[in-house]
Amino acid sequence: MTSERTFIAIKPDGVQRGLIGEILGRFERKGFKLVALKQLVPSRALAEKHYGVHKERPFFSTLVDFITSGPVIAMVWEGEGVILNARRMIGATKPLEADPGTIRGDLAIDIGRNVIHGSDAPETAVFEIGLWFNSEELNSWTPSDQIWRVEN
Ligand code: DAT
Ligand code: MG
Repeated sequence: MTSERTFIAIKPDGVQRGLIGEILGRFERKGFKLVALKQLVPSRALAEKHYGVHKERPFFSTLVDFITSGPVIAMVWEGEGVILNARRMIGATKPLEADPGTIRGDLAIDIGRNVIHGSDAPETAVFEIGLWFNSEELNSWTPSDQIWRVEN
């Protein structure tokens, strides 16, 4: 099994709305492994680096204002295919276009309040994990029920 890691963040709207448990539960029940988690209010510098690819877009400053407006839950999840699968679990960027059953499809309506972030590719995942976490904050561990999640 080729395991990979992805960066997932519950945005300030998800925290304010009490959706942390709901969202964590979906990844836990799927069987992915949580290897890092912390709550923080991101600095402007962190948010601007995180969303650096969007810095020329008209919504950039509003987006940075929003993501720095309160506590965020920053996480790293691990598992086979977790990068792409987390994106599928999250759903489309515009919540009204996100399929029912996805996090955004079930829990959000507005693109500016779409509850959750997930890395979109392997290189982005490496960049974002390194941006939000020190290597000592990432735990390598084996869940005691691992043999009941993956055969090998
Ligand atoms: P995603 O979060 O699905 O990876 P993205 O990387 O294209 O989407 O954009 C990052 C965030 O920026 C997105 O979650 C919400 C915001 N955003 C994107 N496009 C926007 C737009 N056209 N108007 C307002 N906010 C937008
Ligand atoms: Mg993105």
